[in-house]
Amino acid sequence: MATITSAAVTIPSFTGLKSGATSSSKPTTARVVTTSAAIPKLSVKASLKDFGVAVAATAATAILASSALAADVLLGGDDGSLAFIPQTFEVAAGEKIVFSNNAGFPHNIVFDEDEVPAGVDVAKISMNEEDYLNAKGETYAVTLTEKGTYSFYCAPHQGAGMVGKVTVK
Ligand SMILES: [Cu+2]
Repeated sequence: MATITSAAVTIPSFTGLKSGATSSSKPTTARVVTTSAAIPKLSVKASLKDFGVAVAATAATAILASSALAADVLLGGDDGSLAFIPQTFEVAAGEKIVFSNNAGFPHNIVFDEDEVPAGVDVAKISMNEEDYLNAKGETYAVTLTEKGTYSFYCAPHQGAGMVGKVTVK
């Protein structure tokens, strides 16, 4: 199940229309936001399963063309916990981190400006505090290139302890 979920939720990252424009204007930071706004472009009657299968081939190509490295983080536990899973993890510099909406949403990912490496602009790596991942399987992907430790939180659930930390090595 974990494998299926991961594949399904990773796919939208590569179909985000913002991807190309954003990465070209910010060469050191890739930022892809996938929201429900993309869904209406599909036929209403097309099932999500069909959608997943249709773009799977494209996604697989994209993965091979860029990098096989990726860290997957779930937003919300199956047990109802409001947490990033894993809460603390490490990635290599340039490794894509994919946050996947799982349960207890809405969630978002906001990096703490006081707890990132010097010189990192949190606005370029965070979601807008007022934007949310509202449905299961929606993803937010970010690639961090500056080595160091980054703290992040989910704005709606920060008070409930939905915080995390990633170390870029
Ligand atoms: Cu949350």
